[in-house]
Amino acid sequence: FFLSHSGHELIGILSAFHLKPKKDYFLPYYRDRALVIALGSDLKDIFAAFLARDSIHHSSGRMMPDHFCDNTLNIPCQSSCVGSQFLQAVGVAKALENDEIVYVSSGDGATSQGDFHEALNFSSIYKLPVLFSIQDNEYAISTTKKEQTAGSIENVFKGYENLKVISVDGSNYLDTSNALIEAVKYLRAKKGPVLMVSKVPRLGAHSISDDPKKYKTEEIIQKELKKDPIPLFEKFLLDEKILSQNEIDTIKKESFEFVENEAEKAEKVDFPKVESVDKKLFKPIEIIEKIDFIKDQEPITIMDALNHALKEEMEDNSNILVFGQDVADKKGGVFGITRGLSDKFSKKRCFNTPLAESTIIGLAIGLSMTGKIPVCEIQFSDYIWTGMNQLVNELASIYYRSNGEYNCPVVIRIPTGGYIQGGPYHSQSIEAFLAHVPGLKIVAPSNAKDAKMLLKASIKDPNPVVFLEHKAIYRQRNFAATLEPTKDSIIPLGKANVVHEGEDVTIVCYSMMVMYAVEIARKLKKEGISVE
Ligand SMILES: Cc1ncc(C[n+]2csc(CCOP(=O)(O)OP(=O)(O)O)c2C)c(N)n1
Repeated sequence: FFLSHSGHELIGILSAFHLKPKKDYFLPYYRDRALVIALGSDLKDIFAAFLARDSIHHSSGRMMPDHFCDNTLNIPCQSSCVGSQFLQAVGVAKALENDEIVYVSSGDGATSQGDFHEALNFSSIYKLPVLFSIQDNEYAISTTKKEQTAGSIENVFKGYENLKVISVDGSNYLDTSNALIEAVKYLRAKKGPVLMVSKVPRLGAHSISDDPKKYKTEEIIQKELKKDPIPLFEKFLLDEKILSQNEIDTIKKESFEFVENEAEKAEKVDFPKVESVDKKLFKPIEIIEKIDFIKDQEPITIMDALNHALKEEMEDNSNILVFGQDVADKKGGVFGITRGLSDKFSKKRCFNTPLAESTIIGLAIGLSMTGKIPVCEIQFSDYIWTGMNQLVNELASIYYRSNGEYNCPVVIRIPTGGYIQGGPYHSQSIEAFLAHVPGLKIVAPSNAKDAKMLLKASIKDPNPVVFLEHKAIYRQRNFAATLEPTKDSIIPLGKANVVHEGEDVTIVCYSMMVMYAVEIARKLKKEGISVE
């Protein structure tokens, strides 16, 4: 499988020159091979990934070609899902503290994705230094611009406050260079994000499985060829007397030889070992159990236990960030779990997000890939679905897809379950669905002591954890309230607990059902049945 980047080279190369490799961050798309080479990626490595070999970077044979990933060059892991990189780029930008810039790119078609709007919105609210580089080749496979966007991309999106919008002829060296100088100045000054729309030709097919003659006339194909940035750049060099034809020919010859050599080296790289297939599902972590209780204190509820766990962990680790809808004070979340956190740690560490679940999870991914530890809240499990692409298609597989180059220590707390007269949209139990997603750990505590210790273990886990909090036992006192574990008490994830010993029948359950199971066990004991 092969996706050509022909026609898109100039914008990529110049972006690498005007931004700072290894200092700035780059979330490219599949037509950005020229950018990635100009950033310093080893050509042999790009070829090896193309041949599905065990390359050092770019997924080590796991992904299709041109899905770039290299942590030495600040290129976080990319998926195939067009547009999902925008919010992750915004998350990376939210983490940065100096004058770094985050480059994120796509074709024109990807700007139809809702995530594009969410990313422009969030980055404009926070004036984040994100360069949205849209490479507008007028087609998304065969779908034309007219069928794709209600007007020019620049016009459709220009209304965001703090967003600078620039149009560029992406085949013209001077036009593209000047636009990048203007964009970089604006971004380094932290005035807000930049949307740069470059008109480029897509020379050739979308991919090897596509035939453009089915939807482009010969006239269009010829017109596009005239916008090929490489011969146009050669002409510019000759006209300006920067290089002679001889010098250009020598550069071309040497480049071809170099590329041939690198391709030959790549063919000698081994294929990934079959035994490695499940090795990068979860990053290993060892937690040693330690349980002590605070003496002379009344039992606490699950709600208090979670709030205390968050406070204690945030005190110990300034990389922990809490965010979600309504989580900041004075509200502190619709169930009050995050109450007091923004007052205590500032709104830099506990902040409200727009009402957009994809934003929350996409942001968490980007933040976590820079070393932050996001502990975000989805207001109700019933509303996780609008963030499902970021959760399932993106977050869950990043450690595997990057062959361990990136891991995402993200905790997503979600109130869940029924019994509060919530109807179909405040009662859903989503754990069966999520438990079938490889790469996610699912936690669902049944009482206050477990809730506190498991939330701490989840925050210390280097993998994505979905932490399900049953709404009906948040404040329940009879069963769920317990003595409070001390600050350094912790239990590892994934270890079952026997809460009631018995010999005849075993019930395996979690969350609020533990309370009912214990109640049933006690009743059955009176009838002579011993339940564990
Ligand atoms: C969310 C999603 N839907 C569909 C696809 C299949 N697909 C791959 S590339 C592509 C077209 C993208 O067009 P555009 O964003 O304009 O970029 P271009 O390929 O033209 O550079 C489509 C539909 C996908 N990868 N992801």
